[in-house]
Amino acid sequence: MCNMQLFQQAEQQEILKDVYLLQGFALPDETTLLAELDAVLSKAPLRQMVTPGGLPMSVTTISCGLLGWISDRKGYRYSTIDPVNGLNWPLMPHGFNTLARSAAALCGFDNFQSDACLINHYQIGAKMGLHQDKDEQDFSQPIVSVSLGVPAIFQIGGLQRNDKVFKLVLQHGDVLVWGGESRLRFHGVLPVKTAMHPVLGACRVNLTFRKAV
Ligand code: MD3
Ligand code: FE
Repeated sequence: MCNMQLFQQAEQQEILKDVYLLQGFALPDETTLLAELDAVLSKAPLRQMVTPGGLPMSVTTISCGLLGWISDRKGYRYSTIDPVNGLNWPLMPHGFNTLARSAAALCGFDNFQSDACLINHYQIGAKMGLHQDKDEQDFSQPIVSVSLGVPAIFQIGGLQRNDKVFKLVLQHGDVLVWGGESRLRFHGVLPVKTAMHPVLGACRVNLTFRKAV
């Protein structure tokens, strides 16, 4: 009989200073997470935002939690109100919150209290250009991201836009945690390649947990 231990991954790998990859960390909670995701999306459908420059983003987006991230002609910001319907965002599902908190704790970021979860939905070909996450108030707080669906190639750069980038494949169930010296690294997602996930189909969904205020 094969020894399962031989194939077991490290729980968390520090791939760069203060950047941790937790391969398959979300898999045990997959069913709950996908049900909670469906519930959020049925309350607040995904939509396409435009950048301050007026270009439509290739991902579709929605938020849950106290604060939602918004992009429009006026800029990037967090708001407690969804400008499309004037309502609060759907509540952060319990399973989302627990997952983000336990992933952060495993990487040494205790008591992570995420108040904003951004849901990005990538069709085949969708991408996200290199950028920094700097719309939050306290950069001492980490960020946790959960990848679901088809794989994507991430680019993680340095603190300057032109610094060399490191490529990383993120698969269904992978969780990335970063903070500290890496909190303001440039990062992006290359165009998603044609693929199929048995549950989600031909798409990738990313949940990004942040403490915005
Ligand atoms: C930063 N979303 O919404 S975080 C975003 O896949 C965003 O949709 C990504 O970037 C997505 O702002 C998930 C990606 C990420 C990965 C590794 C990093 C950001 C990082 C490493 C260091 C710093
Ligand atoms: Fe980002």
